[in-house]
Amino acid sequence: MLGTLLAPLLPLFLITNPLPGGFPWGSRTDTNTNPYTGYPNTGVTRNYDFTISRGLIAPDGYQREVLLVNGAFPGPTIEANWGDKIVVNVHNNISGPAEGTSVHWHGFLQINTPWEDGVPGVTQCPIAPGSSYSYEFVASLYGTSWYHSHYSAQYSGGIAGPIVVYGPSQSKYDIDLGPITLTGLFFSLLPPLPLSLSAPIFVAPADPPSQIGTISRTGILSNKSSLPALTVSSTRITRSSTVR
Ligand SMILES: [Cu+2]
Repeated sequence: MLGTLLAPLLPLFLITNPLPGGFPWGSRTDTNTNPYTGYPNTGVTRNYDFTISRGLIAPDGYQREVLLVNGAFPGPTIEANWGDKIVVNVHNNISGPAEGTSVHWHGFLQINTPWEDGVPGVTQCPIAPGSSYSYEFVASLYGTSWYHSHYSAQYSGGIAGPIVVYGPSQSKYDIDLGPITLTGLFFSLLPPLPLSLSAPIFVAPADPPSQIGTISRTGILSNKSSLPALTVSSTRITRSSTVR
């Protein structure tokens, strides 16, 4: 539902935890605390369960095979307050054929938890088919980011979604529409893509241009545009409102 009128508006922050001084992060502001050197410890844990499986979607009107998180593309939005701990239990249900997986939490510093960075062959073994792995890390930075599979080229097959960490804001806004994702997809699922990326050692391979561009969950195939998700979102914006 991301990027559509059915997507929920996002709050200023999550209120299901102590709010010292009215904010989960207490008296810290965007100017008095450098999040790279200091961050709160709220003592709160946000738990998420991800099941990754194969599925079919038709972002541009043409059905194609993809990999989905909890049956959705993009995957569910992870929300947390600055200083919360995020726990994501990832179940690998990829079958027909089975494949390993791992999830990278883009932009997170992983202070004291380098093994939770989600890079198979570097910080962990892939999560084997039929197995689960529970990632635990602190939201030490705030803002909007994303997660994606770091295994093979799975993220261009659909395993990606937004992460919102609420923190002090620099400017006021009236409504938060939530993240709008822009993704490039391909007609065929794995494994042809990684092979097309292979190049002689020491030569950086160029990314092949994607064949389907998606705005949130809606796709635009070359010039044949289908329902433009962005204009659906923008109907919520009124003349006098400030939107994040
Ligand atoms: Cu990344």
